[in-house]
Parts: sequence; C-alpha cells; structure tokens
Amino acid sequence: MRKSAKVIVPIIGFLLLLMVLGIGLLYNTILDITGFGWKSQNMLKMPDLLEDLNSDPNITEYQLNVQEGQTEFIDGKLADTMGYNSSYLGPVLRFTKGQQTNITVNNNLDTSTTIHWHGLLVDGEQDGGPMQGIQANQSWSPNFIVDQPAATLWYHPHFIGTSANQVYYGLAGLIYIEDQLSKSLNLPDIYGKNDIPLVIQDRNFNNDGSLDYRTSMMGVVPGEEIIINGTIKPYLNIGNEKIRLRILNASNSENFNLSLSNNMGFLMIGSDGGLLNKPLSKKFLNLAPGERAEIIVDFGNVEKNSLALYNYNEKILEFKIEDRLDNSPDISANLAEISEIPIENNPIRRVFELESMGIEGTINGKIYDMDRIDEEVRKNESEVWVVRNLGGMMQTGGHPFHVHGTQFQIISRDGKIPPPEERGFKDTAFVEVGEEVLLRVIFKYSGIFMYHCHILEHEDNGMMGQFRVQ
Ligand SMILES: [Cu+2]
Repeated sequence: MRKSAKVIVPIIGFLLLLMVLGIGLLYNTILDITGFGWKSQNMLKMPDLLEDLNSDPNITEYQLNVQEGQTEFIDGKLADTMGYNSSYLGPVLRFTKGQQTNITVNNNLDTSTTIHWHGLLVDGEQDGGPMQGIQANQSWSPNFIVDQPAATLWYHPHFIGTSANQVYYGLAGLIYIEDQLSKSLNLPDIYGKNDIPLVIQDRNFNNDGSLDYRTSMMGVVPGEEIIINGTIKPYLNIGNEKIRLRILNASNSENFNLSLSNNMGFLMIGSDGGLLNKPLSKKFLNLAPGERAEIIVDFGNVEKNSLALYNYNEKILEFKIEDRLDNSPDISANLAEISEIPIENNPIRRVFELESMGIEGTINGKIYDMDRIDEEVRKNESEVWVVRNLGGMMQTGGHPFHVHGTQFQIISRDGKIPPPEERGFKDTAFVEVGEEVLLRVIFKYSGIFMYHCHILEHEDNGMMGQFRVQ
C-alpha cells in the first residue's frame, strides 16, 4: 500500500498541476477572445493631413520624405521603423479631381524604394512601380492631373524584393480623392472627428518592443497584434453621431473579417475605387491585403462606451463616446452613378492563372522579369480578364489580385454575379483557391504597369507580371 501511495501522490500532484496550467491557459484564451485582457489602451493615432505647398488653388504640391525613425508602440520601448515624414506610416494626401498634382519624394533611406499610388489612374511613368526606383538619397518628382471619382486610395513602396519588408516597418499612407459629388453628399467629412482613417495591420513584437518580421518557406508568420494607424490596443473618442471610417487593409498577407460588437450593423458606402451606387447595410466586412472600404457607423443611439470593432473574435478598436447631440444628416439613398464598363462583342480575353507554394508564386507559370512584357494591351479598349487560382502546394488561402493603372469591375465569381459590395469599382480582387473571377477592365493611360498578388511576400517573390498599354 505504502509503495503504491508513493507513486500515486506524485501522479495526483502532477495531474493537479496540469489542471491549474490548463485553467490558466483557458483563462488567457478567454481574455484574448473577449478582449477583456487588454492591459493598456492607447488613443488612436491620427495621421497628419499633408500640407499643400502651393498657394495656387488649382495646383497641389506635396513633399514626402522617406525616412527611418523610432516608434513607441509599447510603453517605454522603442522600435526601429520607417515612415513618410514621420517615424511610422505617412500623412494623408488629399487630391481633388481635376487638379494638377506635383509630388517630390526624397528617399532618405540608405536603400532603394519606390512609391506606388495604389488605385490611382496615371501614366505608367508616374505609377511608382518597380521601374521608378528611387536610389538612396535621390528624389523622384511625379506629376499628374487627378481624373477619377472620389475614393480612398493608398501609397506604399513597390521596389523589387523589398516591398514586404518596407511596408512591414511602416511605409504606407492614405490618399483621399474628393470630387463635386463627394462634397455634395453630406457625408461626414471632418477629418479626425467624424471622418476617420483606419490603417489596419497585423504585427509581431519582440520583448524589447521592436518589430519582429518573420517569414518562412511556408509564408509570413501572422501578427499577434492588430494595430491601427500604428497604435496598439487603440481607442477612439467620438461623438454620438454618424462616423465615417475609411478602412485599409495594409497587412502584408492577412485577411480581415471586421464587424461591430452587439451585432450592430453599418452602412458600406465605398469600395476600392470610390463610392458605391447605394449605401449597403452590412454586419461584416471582408478585406484582403490592399483592399479598402468606407463605412458609416451611426453612434446616435449607441449606449456610452459599449461599442468596439472586431476582427473575427478579437477586439481591435474601442469607441469611447463623448456626449454630444447627434445632428448628423441622413446618408443619401443614392451615392455614385456607376455605369458598366462597356464590353464590345468580341472583347480580348486574357487568362491569368495563379499558383503558389508557400511564400513563392507564379502567374501563368512565370515569375516576374522586369525585362519581359507579359501582355500588350490597347489603350481605351475594354477587355475581359479571367483570373483563376489554381492553388498549389502548402497553399492555405487565396490571392488578392491587384491591377495597376485601372479601376475594374468584377463580372462574376465562378459564374455568379459578385456580392453587392463588389459591384463598384475595384483595383484588388480576392481570388479563393479553385475560384475563377472575371474582370471587366479598361486602361486609359499609357505605359508599363503591373498585375500581381498583393500578398507582399508573393509579390516580392515574383508573383507579378507586366503589361504595356499603348
Ligand atoms: Cu498571393
């Protein structure tokens, strides 16, 4: 008896220890899932609005300095980062439709970069793709006339092989285009007050507070933290009124599934290329890397401090509601007029087959070659692009397919018309494994442009092609 007790007691002790550890683990998981585990909260950082350096109301002139810096994500700890005119991320650039826009980009990094204006319709030479590399300590001065509807676009590096790293360390910013329509619609438009940018990214941090960018053959290690505008565990002070959120998925590779707590709905008013035809009542929003959406959340009747933004089951932003009378006007029932890109009887049809293996990928079996033009495209002639995701080894997800130099329309997904949120203009379309997506495209500007997967590690590893428009 005594002998067996000697064995049993340690076993029971060991089992008790396992139970305690298990409960602890479960407790932490519950904290994680519910978000109650947030230890500190930080006021959501708001990117600056970049100052127009030209006093002529018809000309906009901006200066962007690409620089290294240090950012305090975690209290008292500094991380080496990169930013435009700041230590992390960049200012909001406001463009007005019809306006001459001149930008000077000074690369103060000790390595090359580019700035691509994602979603902007400009000539290939102004596009900021891999061909427009800016060497260390050099400048680039693109200029163009903005000629597209109001939209929320963004800018980020597009140099060969280093885009993923540079974006991860902070190089990204938003562009707002305004036009007569967007100004006349009574949409919330007071920057930082009822018109809020949300640049959402997943990130990993080391114990010393520095960014921990990790990739493997399998792909990128997803970030444990979701940060917004460079803020960990953010909260936002707002009034009880209608709030416009301009949301960008600026992650390297993670998809987001966004929703509000309390099963609260919202109105989606815009997609990548601008305002939708009509506001769309929604409860969830899927955004792949590179995609944007504009939504309106009505805080008019929301109980104080009871609402949060979630990504899947994780709280990523808390809204702190200050008392204020809600006098915001109703959102117009009609937004932009979206006419179909006309398709001729026998349009040119191009097929793009996406395949990937872990962190590498190909389009039509090829990896990117700067010296090769993959497609020759006629300017102002609409085409049908067929994008197929063939999957591949170690392939767990889809690819966000991005095309430069156009705002396209999605014709179908596996033969069916796309969901309402995808019936506006788009420049990035998520293509699931095994899926076939048809796009209606037209190019109105000349030059050499890219099409690629917007998982930045895929792009860097060659999942990209070039086409020439003339
Ligand atoms: Cu991809």
